[in-house]
Formats: sequence, C-alpha cells, structure tokens
Amino acid sequence: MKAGIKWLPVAAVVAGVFAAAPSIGSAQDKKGVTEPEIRYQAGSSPLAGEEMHQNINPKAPPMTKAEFDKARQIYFERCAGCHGVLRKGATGKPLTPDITLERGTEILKTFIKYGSPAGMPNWGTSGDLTDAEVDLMARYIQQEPPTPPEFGMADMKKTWKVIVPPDKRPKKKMNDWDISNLFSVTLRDTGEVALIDGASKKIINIVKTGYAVHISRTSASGRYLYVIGRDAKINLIDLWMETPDNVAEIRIGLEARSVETSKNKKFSDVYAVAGSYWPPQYVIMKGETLEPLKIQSTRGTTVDAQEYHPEPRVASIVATHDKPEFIINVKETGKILVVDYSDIDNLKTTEIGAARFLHDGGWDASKRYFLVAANQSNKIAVVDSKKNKLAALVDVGKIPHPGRGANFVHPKFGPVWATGHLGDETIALIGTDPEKHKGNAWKVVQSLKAQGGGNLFIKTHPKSSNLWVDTPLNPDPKISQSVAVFDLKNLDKPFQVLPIGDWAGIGEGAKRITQPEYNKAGDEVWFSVWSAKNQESAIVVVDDKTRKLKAVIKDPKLITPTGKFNVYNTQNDVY
Ligand code: DHE
Repeated sequence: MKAGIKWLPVAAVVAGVFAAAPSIGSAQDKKGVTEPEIRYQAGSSPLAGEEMHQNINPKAPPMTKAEFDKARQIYFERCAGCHGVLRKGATGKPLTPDITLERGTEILKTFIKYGSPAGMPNWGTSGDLTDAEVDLMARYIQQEPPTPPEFGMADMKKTWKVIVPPDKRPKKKMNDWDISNLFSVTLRDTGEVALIDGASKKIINIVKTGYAVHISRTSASGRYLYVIGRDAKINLIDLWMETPDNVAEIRIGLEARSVETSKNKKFSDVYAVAGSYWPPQYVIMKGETLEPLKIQSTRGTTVDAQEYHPEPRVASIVATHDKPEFIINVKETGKILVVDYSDIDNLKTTEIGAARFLHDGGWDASKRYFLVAANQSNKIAVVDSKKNKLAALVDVGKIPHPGRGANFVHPKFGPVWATGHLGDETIALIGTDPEKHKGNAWKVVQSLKAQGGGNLFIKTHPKSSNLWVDTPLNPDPKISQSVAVFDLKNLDKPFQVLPIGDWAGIGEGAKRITQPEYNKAGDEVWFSVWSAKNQESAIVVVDDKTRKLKAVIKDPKLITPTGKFNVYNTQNDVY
C-alpha cells in the first residue's frame, strides 16, 4: 500500500460533505486521526471473495457487473473495516444509499479522492486509487450494499474436520519440550503459527492455520492451543503430540478475530467459544473436537441511541476463572455479554450496557474485574465479574488499546491496571482495588507519557518491575522500531528507549516492534520485529532485569511475526 495521506486544502472544502449525515458515532468526529490509525482500523476483510446477495437500486448510477465486482473487492479491502459490511457505519460514517444518493457522484468522488481532515483517507491523491477507481467507488456506494451470506450450523459442520479423534490422541505428553513455556507466534501473512520453545528458542513446528491469524489461546489444562484466522477458521493444536500439530479445524463464520476456552475448573478443556465479525454471532464448541454446539446472534440495539444494528461484531472474549462464564464484548452495540455456559441448552446471559466500540481488554490482578476498551468513546469499561455488573466507565486518553493491559502495584496508589493509546502518547494507570484503596478505584491515578502515539500493546509481569510500551503504528520509524521501558518502582524516572529494531540485525524493512510477551518465569520479554512479507523479520528476546539483548530468533520461515502467546501466561491470564 502506498504511503502518504496528505491533508490538502481542498480536503477542508469537502470536510462538511457528510456533516449532515446521521452518524452512529465515528472516528471521523475526532480530529487529527493519523494514517497508521486509519490503516489499522481499515484492515482488509476476507469477505471480498464471498458470493453476496445484491438488490439493484434503480436510482443509483448504472454499473456493469464487472465494474460492480471490482468495486466490491475494493470496498472490502479498504473500506469495510471502518464503514461496516452493510455500510451502516462503524468507526467511519454510514454510507447507505439514502445518504449517498443525496450527495451524488461528483461530491462523493471529491470526498474519496481528497479525504477529509477529520479522518477519511485521501485515497485518490495518495495514489492508492486511480481517478477511474475513485469514480467507480463513488457510483458503487450509491448502490444497495451487497449482503454476505449467513453462516449457520450446516455451513459450520461442512467445514468441521477432526483430523485426529480424541481417542487416537496421546494419553500423555509425547515430547520433551516444556510446553508451558512454549510460544505460539502469529505469522500474519503466511496463514501459519510458529511454535517456539521458550528455553532453546528453537522452532518446534510451523503449523498451517487460517488466513492472517489473529490470536492464539490456551485451554485450561494447558494441553491445547486454539488459533483463529481473520477468515474465521479455528485450528486446534495438541501440544502433547510428539510434534505438536493440528487435530481439528472448523470455520465459524466468514470473518473473525476472537477465540477463548472454558477456564473454570469444572469445565477444564470442555468448551471453546469464538466470536465472528461476520455474521455477527458467537459459537460455543466442544473443546476437544471443535464440534459446534450453539450459535448465538449478537444483532440487536445499541447501548446509547438504542437503535437496531445489523452487524455488531464480536470483539474480545475472555473466560472467567472462578465461574463457568465467558465475557463477550460486542463492538457496535457497546454491550458486554456475560454468558453462563454451565447449561448450554438453557443459556443464561447477562447483558451489561457499556459504551461503543468495545475492542480488547483483560483482567485486573485479582481476576474479579474485567477491563475493556470502548475505543472510540475513549473509555475503559470495568465489569465486576462477581456481581455481573458494570463497575465503572473510566475516561482515558485517545483511542485506548490495552491488548490485555498490565497489572502492577503502584508505590503510591496501590494495585493498578494500565492501558496505552493508539491516538496519544499516554499510559493511563487505573486504580483497581475498591476495598483497600477505595478513593483510587476506577480513576486514572496517574498518566505516564511514553514515546508517542501509535501504541498497541503494553506488558509487565508479576515478577518484574518493568513496564514495556510498544509504538508500532507511530509514523516516525525511530519510534516504531524501538520500545519504551518504565521502572515501576520509580515512575518519576524518565523511560528508557531500547532500539529493538537495530538489535535484530536484519536488513531494510518497516521493523515495527510489536507486542511484548513474557516467558513463563517472567525474566525475559519477547518482541516481534515485524517487516513486510518479502523482507526479513525476527523476534528479539530481552533480559528483563538487565534490559540487555539476550537472543535474536531469525529463520527464513519466520515471516511477518506479530502476536506471541506464551502458553502458561495465556492459560493463567498473567499480565
Ligand atoms: Fe488485533 C487482539 C481486532 C488489527 C494484533 N484484535 C485483538 C482482539 C480483537 C482484535 C477484537 C481481541 C481478541 C480477544 O482478546 O479475544 N485487530 C482487530 C481489528 O479489528 C483490527 C483493528 C483490524 C483488522 O483488520 O484486523 C486489528 N491486530 C491488528 C493488527 O494489525 C495486529 C497489530 C497485527 C496482526 O497480527 O494482525 C493485531 N490483535 C493483535 C494481537 C492481539 C489482538 C497480537 C492479542 C493481544 C493479546 O495480548 O492478547
């Protein structure tokens, strides 16, 4: 993708084009959105290749089938992430024909070509789209939005494969690896995960998975890994095999990001759950085979305007440890569903109203409170999992993006959970102990300043006194190729910057430093050095105590590493 969103003067002229459009909440309401933020939100959707139902709108400008198909492809690659599959608006404005027909082709073309200072990229002047493609897209968005198909039980069953049935699997661990310290590393652009031994840093196996894998999660026992691709394909990997590999797979929709497992002791390895972006639903499966058991739609009304939303995507899912419950975060409705899975034929769901648009989050250190970013509302929602109630909505900085956050005991304010932000350089520390530190609970007790905006993940470990902050989406390569590290015992001390990208010793490339992840012992931190598919990438391991380089993992097969999931830390929610 070509770089360079330049806010040309003409953009100011078109900024008002959509001013009168009914908005359901938009990133574009916020000034100063940077290119990396937009590109991050507007990630390509795998829906482009799906057959879709299409109504013809006689009022819309005519298009041939070939033109329509090309425009649809472009829409799902560039626009759907922000404007939604059905163009009802998500973090971008709604683009339904009632709005776009009124604007007309010429105004729409100007808007697409030049963008707006409030967030719409200048697709034309940046060189991403030609004038002919801009014209095509202006005509396309006046047509009725095509609807991708639903994906129900029969579709899932067709894709479901048990490669090694449970009774043919090992009865005990058949390898000598310490699987609790194994890392599952997303190889984003090859549709694979690399399983890497934490001690020797050797690649144990590269396992084929879905397209552009998003996350890996560990079963409660620590034996199984669940990996989900953006194409909603889940792979179940058995770590007891001589060489850990796939034992089952399924597609649970057409596009997805999240998978989780039943963590309650009584239900150890019994269930898996996955949420999809399309269709908007979540699915409970048998943990050992991925057999789909129950599909629940997330379509419904939004938390604030209480208007029907046809495609509320499932964002993060986290399992409660001491109760048989999943916490499922629904992006566009801003609702958090606490799903009691103890009797899945009589599913009990508590619906907690929070704020839009829910994204990622994690537990506080006590694992009673779950904190999740409502990223376009600039808030963190706190769920009390004991009472199944919203404990607070905390105002934080611009576009919070915690990953799963970082827990530590602040020298002055007691236990805190921290989040970084995509849209600014701050790290918000939120008090999490309403019993012993009541005055600080659910307040930002301190705001640290790190290197800059474009932060995605922060991390610490109960045994560490370091807080690591990445900035892979910062436009300045000096910042995106390094990390900041704070001393938790002395937060007034300036942060140290470590040039992880240089330490990798690889050639040219974006070398974005992404997602710090601890090993099981909590004495080393792993960073992805993420370059393009045709360039060398690496993983850099840093000694937590000395903050010095410990190892560089390089291999021609280590293509576009992004997320890394340590089995023990993921199994036990250590962060
Ligand atoms: Fe992620 C977590 C969605 C882009 C790497 N990402 C999540 C979660 C969601 C999500 C809903 C929480 C899952 C959970 O906890 O159950 N991510 C999205 C998007 O919609 C978005 C913005 C655009 C897209 O097209 O996918 C997006 N994510 C990215 C990336 O570009 C990243 C940096 C690289 C990549 O691999 O694609 C990326 N996302 C991650 C990682 C996590 C994640 C590493 C898990 C962090 C953790 O520590 O748990």
